[in-house]
Amino acid sequence: MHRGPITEAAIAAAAVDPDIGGAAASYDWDLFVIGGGSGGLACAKAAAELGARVALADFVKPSPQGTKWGLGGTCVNVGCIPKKLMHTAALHGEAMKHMAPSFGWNVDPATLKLDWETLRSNVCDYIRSLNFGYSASLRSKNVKYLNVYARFQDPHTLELEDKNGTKTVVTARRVLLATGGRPTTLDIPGREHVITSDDIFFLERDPGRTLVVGASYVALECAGFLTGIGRTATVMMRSIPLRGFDADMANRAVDFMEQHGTAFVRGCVPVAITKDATDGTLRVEYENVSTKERGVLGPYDTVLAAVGRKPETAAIHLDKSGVRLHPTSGKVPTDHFERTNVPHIYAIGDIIEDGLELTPVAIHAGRALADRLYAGGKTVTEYRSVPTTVFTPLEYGCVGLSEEAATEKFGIIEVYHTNFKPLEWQLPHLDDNACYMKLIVNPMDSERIIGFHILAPNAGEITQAVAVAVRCRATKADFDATIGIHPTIAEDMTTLKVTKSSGASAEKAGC
Ligand code: FAD
Ligand code: NA7
Repeated sequence: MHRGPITEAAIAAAAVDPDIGGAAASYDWDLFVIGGGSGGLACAKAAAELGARVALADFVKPSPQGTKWGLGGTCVNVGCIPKKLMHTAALHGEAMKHMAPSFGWNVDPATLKLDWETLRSNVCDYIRSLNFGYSASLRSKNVKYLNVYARFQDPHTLELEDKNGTKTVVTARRVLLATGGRPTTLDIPGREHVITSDDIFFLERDPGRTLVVGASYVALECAGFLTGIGRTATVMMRSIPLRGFDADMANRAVDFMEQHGTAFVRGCVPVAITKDATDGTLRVEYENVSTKERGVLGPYDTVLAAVGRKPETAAIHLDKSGVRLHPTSGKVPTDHFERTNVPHIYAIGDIIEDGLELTPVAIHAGRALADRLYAGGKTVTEYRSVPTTVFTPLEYGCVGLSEEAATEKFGIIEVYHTNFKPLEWQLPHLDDNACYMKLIVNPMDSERIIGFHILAPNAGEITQAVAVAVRCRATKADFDATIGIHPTIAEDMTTLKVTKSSGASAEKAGC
């Protein structure tokens, strides 16, 4: 879909979608939102607050393993929230084991054991409280919540099917597609033994010894927290880690994981999984992608596939709506204003082509869309310079371009960088120089910051603030002129001196 320049006129025109039903047509709803995840909820609530008559359908098809959950979508139920809580459980364990004794705590690291059932049930209770909170907030904002699966009958008509198979039909002036995505799994013999991120957080049995297949952020985050809670985790990656992120940072994040107990099997893919008939453990036959040599790994208690996600666009009869899909990704092409090719049908969140699969992006897009449609708002969601963080054991936060993308875009770049060790790691003598940050600047434009990357504890908290500076088009001189907060990790960004081009070491010798 063409994404031309964003002008005032274009923004205003985008809010006046022609009503193909004709001016006299009357509809059950002004806006019907399909999908009650991050984006759909945000848009529905904002539109209703602005006076629109809004209904929202959310229906979770159980995973192939039978896991299901409530209102709120991926982030709340099987994404950001449980993942960050389990990451936190791992960080607590690591701190108790490796740090607490040096700070005088009488902890015996050898006896520490995480009780999976306590963690899982507390996380699930919290998720259920969020599910309840979402349905209460829809009610209070006057959004009609329907626990039904929605499909198109025609561009303004939807068939709604509940869990008993009962069908009803509604009409809507506008429709918002916010159906998100679901994990793909392995297409190999024994795939029925494989779980995905849709299952791991709700798993009633202890995951135990786990093979994680895939090397993107979902894979590394899951392997990281499993290692941190004392389970044995092995990552099988067929090529590079964290494709799309800065390669140097990705490798550093993986090195840290490897040094802290996560095993990596590189250049391999699983080809078959067998389950032992007596003890139920899993063995994984794998193949080296270049040599084609085969081997067997195991036994495992769990095989977790984190090999990508696919958009939930195949079963909603989009052909009857006229909305076109991207031929290979199956995602929905949209313009700057979240419009599909059908003027009154919009799409946001994980299903859009060339979007970003992140909760705050879906929320921003949903709110901005409601504001443009029902209040003459002018805000347009920008899908660039969006900060993000990978919650690996040592967190990796970034905003702006990777070194590879910056070099491709600008040709010549400069990188200011430093290794460092947080003060908190000094007493327990934890890894020297494992933490790292870099500012990528454009030397031809006053050393404007075009990328920031950090591998450190609490990287997400730091990166969020840097994102404001990047958005304000800060330069290296602005960072130099900013006085640091001592003693923090983040203060190093105000004193960066070593450039990559100098070839000097970025490692630090002392405090
Ligand atoms: P979703 O939240 O997926 O919601 C879509 C909803 O629509 C679902 O409830 C679905 O069941 C429902 N639905 C689908 N079809 C229909 C239909 N026909 N009728 C009715 N209902 C339907 N993002 C971050 O920003 N930070 C993170 O740390 C982070 N961690 C993640 C970790 C994992 C393991 C995963 C998988 C994702 C993570 N994400 C993270 C991504 C984030 O969860 C998504 O970007 C976000 O949830 C997308 O929101 P959405 O509104 O597009 O769709
Ligand atoms: P991604 O980002 O699509 O990454 C998939 C990973 O799985 C990646 O490392 C792939 O390797 C690997 N992969 C894909 N297929 C296979 C097979 N068949 N065998 C082995 N390895 C495979 O998926 P995620 O699930 O981590 O995250 C998707 C989005 O969900 C993400 O953007 C978040 O917003 C939430 P490759 O690099 O292609 O060699």
